[in-house]
Amino acid sequence: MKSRYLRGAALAMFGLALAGCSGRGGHDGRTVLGFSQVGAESEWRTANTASIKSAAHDAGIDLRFSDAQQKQANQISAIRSFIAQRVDVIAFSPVVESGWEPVLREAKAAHIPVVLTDRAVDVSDPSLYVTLIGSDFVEEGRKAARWLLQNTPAGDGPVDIVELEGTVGSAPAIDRKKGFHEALAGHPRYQVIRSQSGDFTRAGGKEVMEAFLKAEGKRINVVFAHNDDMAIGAIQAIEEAGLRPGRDIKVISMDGVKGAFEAMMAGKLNVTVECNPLLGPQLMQAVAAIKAGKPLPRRIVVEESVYPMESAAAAFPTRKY
Ligand code: GZL
Repeated sequence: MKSRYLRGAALAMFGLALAGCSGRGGHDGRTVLGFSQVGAESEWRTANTASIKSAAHDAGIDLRFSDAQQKQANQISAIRSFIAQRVDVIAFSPVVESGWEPVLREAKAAHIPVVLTDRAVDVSDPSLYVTLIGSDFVEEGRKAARWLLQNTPAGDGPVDIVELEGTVGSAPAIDRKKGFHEALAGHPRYQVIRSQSGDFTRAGGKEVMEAFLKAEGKRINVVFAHNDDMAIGAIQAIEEAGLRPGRDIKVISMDGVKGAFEAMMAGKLNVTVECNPLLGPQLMQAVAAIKAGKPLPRRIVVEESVYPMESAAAAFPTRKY
C-alpha cells in the first residue's frame, strides 16, 4: 500500500516539475500573453483590439484577452487571473492612470513582466512595467491647438472654445488637455469657456454638447473633442440646434477613425489629429524581445499625422482603421 502511494506522489511531483520546467502557462509551448483591454467605447478601441488579436494570431502567441468595460476593477481582476494562469507576459491599456501599484507588485512578485499599451500609469516604482507603447498625447493636444491658431481668420475678436474631455483620470484626457491649453497659453484671444468629460463615447459627446449649447448658444466658436466619437456626437447636437458643424462652429477632434473622415468629407468636421491604434505588431515584437531576454526602451512612441478636412477624400481610401 505504502509503495503504491509513494509511487503516485512521485508521479504527481514529476508532472508538476515538468509544468514548472516548461516555463509559463502555455501547454503547447507557445508564449502566453494576458491582455486586459479598456473596453469597446470607441471606433479607436475597436481598431486597437482588432490589431492586437490579429498580431497575436500572426505571431503564434496564445492570447488571453479580457474586455474591462471601462472599469478599473475589472482590469485588476483580469491581471490577477493572468498571474494565477502563470502567463509569460501581461499587457494592458490602463483605463485610468492611478491605482495600479498593488496589482503590479503582485505581477512583479510572480516574475511576470508587464507591458503598457496606449495609456500610461502613475506609479512610483518604474520597475513595475517594462515599456509603454503608445502615442504622445501632450503633442497631440499641441497639434490640435496649432491647427486652430493657423486656421482662424486674423482679427482680435474672441475665439470661444468648448472642450469635450475623455475619460476622467485617463492619460489621454489629462495629456491632450495639457498640450492644447499649453499651446494656446500665449494667445489670450482663445479661451476655453467650458470643459467637461464625455467619456470618449458618441452618446457622451452629444449629451455634453447639448448642455454647452443650452448654456452658451451662439457664443461657441469651436469644439475641441478629445476623440472622434465624442466629436461625432457633438456634430449631431450642433445640427439638432439648427447650426452648421464645421462652419458655424469649428470642430477639432483626435484619433483619425473612419467616422471622422466621413464627417470631414461631409464638411462637418474640420480636422482630426491622428492617434494610431494599430499597436498590435509592436506589442508582439516587445513580447518576443522579453521572451528572448533582449532589452526594450522605456517608451515606444508611434508615428502620427494631422488630417484637415481638405485632405480627407484623398486619404480615406488608404486608411487602415
Ligand atoms: C488614445 C486612446 C483613447 C482614444 C479614444 O490612445 O486611449 O481611448 O483617443 C479611446 O477613442 O476611447
